Amino acid sequence: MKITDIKAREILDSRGNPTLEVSMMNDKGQSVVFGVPSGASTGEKEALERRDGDINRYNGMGVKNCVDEIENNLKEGLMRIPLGDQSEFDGALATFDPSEKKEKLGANTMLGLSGAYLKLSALSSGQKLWQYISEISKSGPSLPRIYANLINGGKHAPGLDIQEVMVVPKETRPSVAVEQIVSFRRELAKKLSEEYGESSLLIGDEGGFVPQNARHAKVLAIFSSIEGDFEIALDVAASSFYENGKYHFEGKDVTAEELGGWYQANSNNILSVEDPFEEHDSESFANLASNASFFVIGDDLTVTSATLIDEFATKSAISGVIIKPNQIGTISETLAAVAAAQASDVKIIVSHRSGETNDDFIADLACGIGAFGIKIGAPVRGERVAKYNRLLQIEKEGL
Ligand code: 2PG
Ligand code: MG
Repeated sequence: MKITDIKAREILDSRGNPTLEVSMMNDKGQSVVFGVPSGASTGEKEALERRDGDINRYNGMGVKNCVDEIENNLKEGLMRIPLGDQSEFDGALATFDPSEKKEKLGANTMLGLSGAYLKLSALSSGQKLWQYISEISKSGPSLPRIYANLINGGKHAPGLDIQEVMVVPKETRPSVAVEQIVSFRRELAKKLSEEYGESSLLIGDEGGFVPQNARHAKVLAIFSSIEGDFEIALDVAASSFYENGKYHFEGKDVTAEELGGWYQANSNNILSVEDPFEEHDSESFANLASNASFFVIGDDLTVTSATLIDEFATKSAISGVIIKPNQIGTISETLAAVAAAQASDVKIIVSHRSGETNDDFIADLACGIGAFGIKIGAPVRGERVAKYNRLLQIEKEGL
């Protein structure tokens, strides 16, 4: 089947910043739309976003150049590629920009096109998106554990130094897990407002609460005091409070060793800790991973790169990785990162970005590749709820 048209638009993400949306049509009159997300706590090695830089519009963050590039330069050549051959399509994109960090086209331009092509190929094949992803990634599909971010800090909200405190039900069926998350959140709201006042119930970029002047250990104790069949996960995003060789944590400058000691001392019911140290300190990752009872997850460290995942898994610096398509650019590169993680037998957690659209693609991605987990924020805010609701649908589709 053939592509008959490609269109691109500048839309808003959940932070009110411009982002790219791409639609693609086939010769049966079917069409799909793909919305590109955007991160705030980005890794240094992530592929770049292309922005207009015109400070008279959206403070320089516009993506009109990406729209023009797609509609005036890329579209014609890409439309000649038949649907159903992801590596051919992504390979063609790479010829327009072979740079590692996607300096010319931007990872946003590439992912918008590559993601739309994937969705249209799936639709044209008559399969559900998660089924199609399972087929092309040669993975057994399964329902992931939901990582529900209920406390926002770091670069996503004023408050805690640790960026995310998540509850992770053991149950993977969304019809059960989603209700467990919602009732956990209700109980958490009650306890936080008793302890820190009602203003702690305001929410951050990913829908989590934002307690002020709270100690991290106290917040973890509140989580653990709530009944239920779940574990706790942290995304520390430690690069965001690292400076001059020290971590500025709870008002003090601490060493990597001291921070590692804090994780160990607070590991009760902890399932995984993401980016526990800044992204150049893989040695501290490895020290922690060799001693910890929880999974040590790379995000800024590994940036959805097959090469880096392979390198840090081999060094035993990680026991799991975050997969975020816009960290690398195309769907093929994302699936190569997935394959690297599968080959190294590290846990895979597919993740949203803090700046999201209503696109629910990552739910299909996580299910299709049989990921261990999916990180989708709190079950509030439309752009997060879209992913919850898609998981509920996928279960009904028979997974
Ligand atoms: C992360 C993500 C998503 P951001 O660090 O894992 O939670 O944040 O999109 O801001 O990089
Ligand atoms: Mg992270």
